[in-house]
Amino acid sequence: MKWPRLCATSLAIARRGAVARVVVAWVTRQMILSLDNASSEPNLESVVMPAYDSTTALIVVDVQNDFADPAGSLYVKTGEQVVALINDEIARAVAAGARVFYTQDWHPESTPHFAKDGGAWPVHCVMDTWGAELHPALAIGGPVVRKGSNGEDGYSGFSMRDPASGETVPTPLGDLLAEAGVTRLVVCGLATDYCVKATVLDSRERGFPVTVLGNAIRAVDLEPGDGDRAVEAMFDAGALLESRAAVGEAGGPAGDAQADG
Ligand code: VGL
Ligand code: ZN
Repeated sequence: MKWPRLCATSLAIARRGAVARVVVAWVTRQMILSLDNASSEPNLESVVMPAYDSTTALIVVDVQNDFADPAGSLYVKTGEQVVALINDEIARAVAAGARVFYTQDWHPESTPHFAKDGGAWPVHCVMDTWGAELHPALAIGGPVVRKGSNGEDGYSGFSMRDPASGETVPTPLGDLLAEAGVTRLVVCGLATDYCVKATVLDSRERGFPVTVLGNAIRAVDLEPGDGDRAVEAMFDAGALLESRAAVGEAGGPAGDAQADG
């Protein structure tokens, strides 16, 4: 949907006189009616918002060696491809006065998160090791929020679950966003079906309008289709899915309804 474009067209017509003004009023009314009719669609609020401003934060989820490097212990297929795209997005965000926050899976050597200790995963992102480091090519332009250091399952950037007690504890991310006056989020990173999904669903529960950068996420796909189902779940929760071209690529941002607004 291209409402901002329609608005611009309407304004151009408006300059041409009184008769045209009636047309503009009609068009505007239809737009408002359409918005009303569609207000049950959860993702509309994002559609009419600008790409980046000072109240928006870009959240870069777990772009770490163990996920993004082919030699990583929990390598997410083609994970390395998101790094350049995310760097472009960081530049775009910073240029518009938006903040950038990073999450980092940060586990102790033993945690019920790991298969060897009764959990689900190969050993990965052990604190202070190469695998836990953010990808060396990733541009760093903001605070890094670590999750899992006390043995928790740290899927969401906002909260962690103690695998033993089941208790949920917050990470510093929520407070950091509040202190920065952030009211809207753009999310990208790894992995689509785990930490990206958990972070996006948590964001929606906290009331943030969220845009997910569809070409800057990758899935583990333990079961085929997990990534697609995760995207569906994020969409159903009201997140807008958007793909953007890399900076310098012909045609500019691909999902430009927001960028042009
Ligand atoms: C993640 C599995 C285990 C993720 C973290 O970052 O998506 N996935 N730990
Ligand atoms: Zn983990």
